[in-house]
Amino acid sequence: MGFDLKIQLVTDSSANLTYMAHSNFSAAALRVIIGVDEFTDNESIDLPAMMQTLKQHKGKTSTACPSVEDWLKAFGDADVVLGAAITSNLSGCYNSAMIAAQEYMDKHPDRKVFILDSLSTGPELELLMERFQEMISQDIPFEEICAEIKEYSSHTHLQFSLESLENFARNGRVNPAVAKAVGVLGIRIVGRASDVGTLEPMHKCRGEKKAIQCLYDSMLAAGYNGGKVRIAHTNNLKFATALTSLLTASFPNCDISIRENRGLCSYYAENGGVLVGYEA
Ligand code: X90
Repeated sequence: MGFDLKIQLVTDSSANLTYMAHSNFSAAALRVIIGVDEFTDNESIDLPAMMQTLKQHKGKTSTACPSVEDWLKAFGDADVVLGAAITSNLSGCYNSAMIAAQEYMDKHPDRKVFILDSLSTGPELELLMERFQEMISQDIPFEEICAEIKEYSSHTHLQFSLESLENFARNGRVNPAVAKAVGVLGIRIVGRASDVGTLEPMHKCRGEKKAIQCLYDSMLAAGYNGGKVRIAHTNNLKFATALTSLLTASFPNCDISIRENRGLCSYYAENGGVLVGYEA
């Protein structure tokens, strides 16, 4: 793309990334609002304090997407801005990014911004950001990068195991009848991000062991065949490592990494929640 151009990689905090090595990287922060307390999901968020406050709070809680101003700050002064945002079907995040992009290009007609609506979140965003990074290092032209990331994202998927859908239901982001069935002790819901970027439950599993096997089976059913896997969990390293063992037993050379969910994903995935982004 030209070594003299400043390229900025951007996403939002639902990607659970605070930096990307060897890149100009920034993440627009979402916010978690718990009564009078507000947790901004940036590198200095106190996650244990957020989870504790959530547990103790009896009233309403909510989240908020980054403002246009927040996105403009994330763009900085780059010539080219590339990135991806959380599904526009569950958040206003992508919409505010688009308004920011328009403002940015109106103000600087020589600059370019492309942000993909990921129709997903969490570790699938992580995969998309890594793909951007790879293409930038190969000096691929802007238009080609934009076309290729869309193509790539049609082969990446997100699946999850959740112990509770309470925060999803309380914020009107899932059907309440669906949420109620999950509240039962020991039941995990294994599901995926649908093709339109909404939460799609697939299986109810009794106990964690069954949920791990179920998630593995449904990845294979969806065409997983040894590609990259990115796992993000909220206080559930045990699940993440057990799933990793299952995967590496069948695909010894697959590239898998595990990280913790940050604020936004922890709020919705709740304790024990595990998200898996993978290539198929
Ligand atoms: O704008 C806002 O306030 C943020 C709303 C975000 C709602 C979705 C968060 C999802 C976090 C939970 C499990 C995966 C579900 C996948 C559905 C696409 C992750």
